[in-house]
Amino acid sequence: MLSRQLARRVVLRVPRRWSHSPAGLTGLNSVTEEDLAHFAKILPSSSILSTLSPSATPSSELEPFNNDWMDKYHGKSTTVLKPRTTQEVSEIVRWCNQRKIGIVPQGGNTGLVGGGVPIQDELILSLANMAKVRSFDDVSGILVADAGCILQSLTDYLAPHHHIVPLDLGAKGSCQIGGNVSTNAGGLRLLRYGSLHGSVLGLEVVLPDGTVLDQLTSLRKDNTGYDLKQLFIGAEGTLGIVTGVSILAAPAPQASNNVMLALPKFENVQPLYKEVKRQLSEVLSAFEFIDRTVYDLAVKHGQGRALNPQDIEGAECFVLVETSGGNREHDEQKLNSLLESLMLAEEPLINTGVLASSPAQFSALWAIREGLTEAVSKEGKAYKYDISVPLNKFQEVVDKTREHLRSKDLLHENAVKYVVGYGHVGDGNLHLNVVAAAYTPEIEAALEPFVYELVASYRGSISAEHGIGVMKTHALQYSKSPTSIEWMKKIKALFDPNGIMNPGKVLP
Ligand code: FAD
Ligand code: 2HG
Ligand code: ZN
Repeated sequence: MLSRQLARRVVLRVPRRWSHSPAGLTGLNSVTEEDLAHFAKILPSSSILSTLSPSATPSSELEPFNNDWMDKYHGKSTTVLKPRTTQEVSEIVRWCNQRKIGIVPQGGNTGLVGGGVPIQDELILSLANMAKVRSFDDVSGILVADAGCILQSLTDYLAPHHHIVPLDLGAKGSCQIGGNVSTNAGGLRLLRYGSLHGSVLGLEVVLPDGTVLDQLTSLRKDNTGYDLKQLFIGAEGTLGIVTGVSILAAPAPQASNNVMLALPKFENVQPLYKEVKRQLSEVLSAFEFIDRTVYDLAVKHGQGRALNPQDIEGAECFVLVETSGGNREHDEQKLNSLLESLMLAEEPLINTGVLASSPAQFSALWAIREGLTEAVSKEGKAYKYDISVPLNKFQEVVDKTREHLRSKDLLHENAVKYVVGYGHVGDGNLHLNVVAAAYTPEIEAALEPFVYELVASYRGSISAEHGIGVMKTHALQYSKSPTSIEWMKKIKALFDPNGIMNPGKVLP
């Protein structure tokens, strides 16, 4: 009886003029003018962008929120809210839950699987106005920050304290720490610092009913039952909105160095990795693979400083090796003796190597690797497959995909221009990019499920680091068993029975 009364009261609080979203996001409602009037009680007008409001925002201002970085996924949201505090987030979410309005949490919108933009007209909740560092302890190295802090700004904040964020990626100038946590981003130094499942110590999360789950611990050890925060790391905003992050920063290395190695053939990558690990051991911090085609695209589009063309004639691929350690002399000695042994070997694994001899050269070599995604996007529309496969299959995956597209007569200037591979060798993570003149249903049909079946044949993962988003919901079964998917659905239903939190993402 009591619960029925309670239910009636909730229904009465729902404004009468409301509309349904079109098919696809079943049971969810669109934002109305009445909803905006309610949001105006929670937020200042500067935090509300809406084409519905009396002083309507021009829809062009909503475009950067409705379209993803690749210009592949497009939403039709009418409203973006930019709360400044966890309390504001909580009040917005509580209202949306009662009204059954879908919410898309959005960080820097650099995600590559369409997870951060609406499928239809869900409300966008941007964390951009929550960008304060809450605390930093330079003894323990524990940093507590708002979820909307941009990764680069956290790196800059920590520099004078001689610490670094244990995560680095090409999108660092735009992506937010909350987005990184929500995608469980890997990046360029996972080899050294491990995954965010290890370095994130605590989270503050607004749950889909508006409750604030405060697990912002700054303890390194805490074995008191279930570790709930792990559920939100990599949940892509489907279980709640991350508003605060506690992360273990790493001591800044005293010395960093890098070298770009040109290899005559792909088969040398695996023995080279073994040898580099053996010789550099504790100072090795990155080992990144770049195939020849994508290297040439990076040079064409001005990313980093090109190596001398004569030196790299005949090179089939490249590897960028980075060292980070505590003693410059010791590290340089190790790197030099590695290079010497590689060059003088009877059957050399490399053609040549370019060792950075200044901070500017160090950055220029990294800029080649970090600029690959941008180079590819300047060349055309990229279908991105972010996969885990055994290292010795990296090239095979790229070649088989290219041959498959050729067999479908899709490998030409007006369809697929390039099939390239790059990635994180130490993590077994290949970025297969199919660069096309345009996104077309024909190319997509040729690629899927072909790529997913290929990955499954190697018992790999269809998403090593970018997540599932909207791109791969239909393909989840290639990497997760029916039992795992069933339990994922149960967890989703438990946290978000109304299905408002990033609807249509991750789960089919
Ligand atoms: P968004 O794109 O805004 O969102 C991503 C997902 O997280 C969405 O599902 C969104 O709903 C959810 N989300 C965002 N913020 C929150 C929050 N506060 N609470 C709950 N959910 C939230 N990824 C890698 O793993 N490694 C790389 O090396 C890498 N390099 C990249 C290089 C470039 C040039 C680009 C464009 C992307 C790269 N990415 C990489 C992908 C992307 O940058 C990462 O996934 C990044 O972590 C996304 O952060 P973001 O703030 O932009 O999140
Ligand atoms: C990287 O490692 C990113 O550079 C992006 O994860 C990969 O562009 C891509 O496909
Ligand atoms: Zn990557």
